[in-house]
Amino acid sequence: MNNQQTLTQKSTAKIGIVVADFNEIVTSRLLEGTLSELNHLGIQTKDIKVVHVPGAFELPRAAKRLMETELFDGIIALGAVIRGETSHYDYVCAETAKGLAELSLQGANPVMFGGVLTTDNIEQALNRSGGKGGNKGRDCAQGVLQMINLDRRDFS
Ligand code: INI
Repeated sequence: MNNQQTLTQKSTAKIGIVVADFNEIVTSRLLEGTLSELNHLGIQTKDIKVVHVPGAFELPRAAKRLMETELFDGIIALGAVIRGETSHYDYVCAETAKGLAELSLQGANPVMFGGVLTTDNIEQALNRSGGKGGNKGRDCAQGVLQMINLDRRDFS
């Protein structure tokens, strides 16, 4: 199945979403975009579980917990890390990316990282969460279904 088919056919999958409450003005918009696109692509609300965590740093652990339940076909992480005046930004970005990448590679299911925004300021984050830069949550909804289809493909 190619990507075009993925996006035009109605999909069946169980999706876990982990969303950081830090910079909630941005992450609520990412969540909105993710949910509406998943619904648009045929995923029913009953097949989506949303779990909130304090900040992006906590996303890998929450994603791991969801994956360990074996109830989900794919996981989407949503967060907004916005550069401040301290090095905290760099630590949060690095650890979040590392944790989610590790989980996606070692775990049973795909984990989408594209919904974790890392920006210099709030304007850039708002642009990418329903502004002129689109909505990265929406992109993740499409991406996770593409990855789930890849997992289901028989390469023999
Ligand atoms: N968490 C975010 O999600 N975004 C940020 O911009 C951010 N900044 O800038 O500090 C942030 N920090 C909190 C961090 O994710 C943890 O929740 C906190 O350190 C507790 O572990």
